Amino acid sequence: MAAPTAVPSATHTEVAPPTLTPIPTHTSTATWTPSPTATPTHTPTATPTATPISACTDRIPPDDLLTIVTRDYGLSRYYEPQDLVPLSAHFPVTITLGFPNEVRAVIIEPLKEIVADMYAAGLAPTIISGYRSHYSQGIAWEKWITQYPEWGHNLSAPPGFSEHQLGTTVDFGSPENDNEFDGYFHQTSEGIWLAEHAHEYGFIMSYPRDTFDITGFFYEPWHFRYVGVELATQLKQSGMTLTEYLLATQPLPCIPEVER
Ligand code: DAL
Ligand code: ZN
Repeated sequence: MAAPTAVPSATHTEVAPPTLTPIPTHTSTATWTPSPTATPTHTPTATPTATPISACTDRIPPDDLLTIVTRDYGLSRYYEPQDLVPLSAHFPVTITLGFPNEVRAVIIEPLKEIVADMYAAGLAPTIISGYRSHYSQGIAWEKWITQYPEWGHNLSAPPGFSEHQLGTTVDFGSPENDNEFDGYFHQTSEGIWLAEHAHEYGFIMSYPRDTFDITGFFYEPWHFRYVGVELATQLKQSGMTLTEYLLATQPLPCIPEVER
């Protein structure tokens, strides 16, 4: 497998270059991602997980599009966005596949636009994951860690450290790879279109190819976070990752001292 390489330095002048240092330093070299099953659930009841509560893990930010969530900076188990809405209220089952996913209301319109334009282009995208509570993320993470003890922590974020807890992140699916999260998504018609156009709707791929050394996660061509058209376009054009941008521009929370 090819060794991951760092993302090219940003050259776009409107995006500040990252000057802050807490960047993951993981050493695994794998870039292939196996196929998990979708784990779209919203279980608001918090229960103990791998992340103990501390001053840092109690972080409850305002509902904001630019909240830092990385492998190092997490959210409280009690953080839940206030404007969650069910996808099923806005999309047909051909899009939701019947999963009970939710997202923040603020991304419904851009999500409708991107899906409509993809259909108009002859594509058939689905949305296979949206908001995941801290508890639900814990279930997904445990499954990955159990199935892939060596790589699981680079495929799934531990509870509290997933952008899915923000409610502004979705995983798109494609019928061409049976709506699975896998390394082939980038080769599907939907994956190719999204990689090229998602920023025009305000969505940015959080974990692009060859950015493992920056994000700590393997390539996830299906995982997009809404940050608004202006920033998504700046990031797309510059090649800077959202992780770098947020660490360089947003107030840094403290880093919880937990083993992940
Ligand atoms: N798969 C991504 C990193 C998550 O679990 O949020
Ligand atoms: Zn995702």
